[in-house]
Amino acid sequence: MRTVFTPLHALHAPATEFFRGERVPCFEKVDRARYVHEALVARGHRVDAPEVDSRAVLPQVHGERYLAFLESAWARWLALAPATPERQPCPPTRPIRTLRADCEPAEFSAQVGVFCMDSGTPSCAGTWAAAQAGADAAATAARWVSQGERAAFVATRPPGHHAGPDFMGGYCFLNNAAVAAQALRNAGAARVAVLDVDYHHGNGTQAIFYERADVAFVSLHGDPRTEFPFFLGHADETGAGAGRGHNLNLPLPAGTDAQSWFQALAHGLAHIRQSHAQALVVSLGLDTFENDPISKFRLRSDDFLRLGERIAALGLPTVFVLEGGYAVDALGLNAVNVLEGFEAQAAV
Ligand code: Q9C
Ligand code: ZN
Repeated sequence: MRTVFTPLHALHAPATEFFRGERVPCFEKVDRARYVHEALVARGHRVDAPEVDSRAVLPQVHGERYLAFLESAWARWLALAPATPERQPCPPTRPIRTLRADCEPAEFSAQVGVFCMDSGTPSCAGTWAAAQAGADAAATAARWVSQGERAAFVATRPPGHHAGPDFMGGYCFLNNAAVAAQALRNAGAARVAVLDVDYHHGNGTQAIFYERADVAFVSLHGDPRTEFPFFLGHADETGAGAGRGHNLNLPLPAGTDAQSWFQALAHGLAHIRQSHAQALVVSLGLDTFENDPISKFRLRSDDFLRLGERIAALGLPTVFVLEGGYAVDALGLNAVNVLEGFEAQAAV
């Protein structure tokens, strides 16, 4: 499969994240993309650098003020106090109910409370550059597919699907899957479907397209009553306004095994078949793997071959975008299994 990768992902390398009240080494680490890239090369997949500038697409999926905040964030953080490996932007306040999220404070730390949904998304000097390179990679794969490639895979980090219209969170800054979907729309696909198979609900992608009829969102994920992101991803979220009926959430209990997971996948795929989509974006989180350190589904490496086969059977031009997956040693195998299952089925 054609794949896109850039070593610039390694510019995003914060040392620690805040987890259960203490600092721990980041789960979302540089080795993730390194191992996926190594597996792609070892299996003979074609790997190219990004060749599209995503700056025209970014304002179509993110707010201008959020983008300006993200681009300048590290310089403004350094202006408050010198960098140490442990120091991380941490908001003093968040605009929870009755506080005004529409008034953007002038103070940098307070702005973090407006533009970041959680306390577990560390950043560093290279975060913006790495995120931008990832968005460029997503736009590149979308171009290839819109020009006739059957499928393409974006081997990128940081991930994107928790990043909403105007906020970061869940290790995500720019929504790469949304960039790919919007780029496919811009290139002429009248309707696009996004299938999100990450363990965590893709709250950012859902929010970006929730009131749009041209991009359907279908997600299988851990039930938000017990799993991150907790405050979105319920089955009764079906879209609003023009987007009514174009959002499908399939929350599953922690502990779900492959058999139940593939049953839910069949529901999601049936919805996509009825959506008249002309192109597909897959938010390919691999944290559904049985050995994932922060997730609780029980898929095995062979199951990712089957996932690729099922997706290929839709017969749609497809952009795969890497999202989560924290069992780093198995990440390369699990990623190429999806791509090779897809290619085997697509050849039939
Ligand atoms: N540190 C993605 O998979 N934090 N994001 C959970 C463990 C949030 C995961 C606590 C997990 C976000 C793209
Ligand atoms: Zn995830």
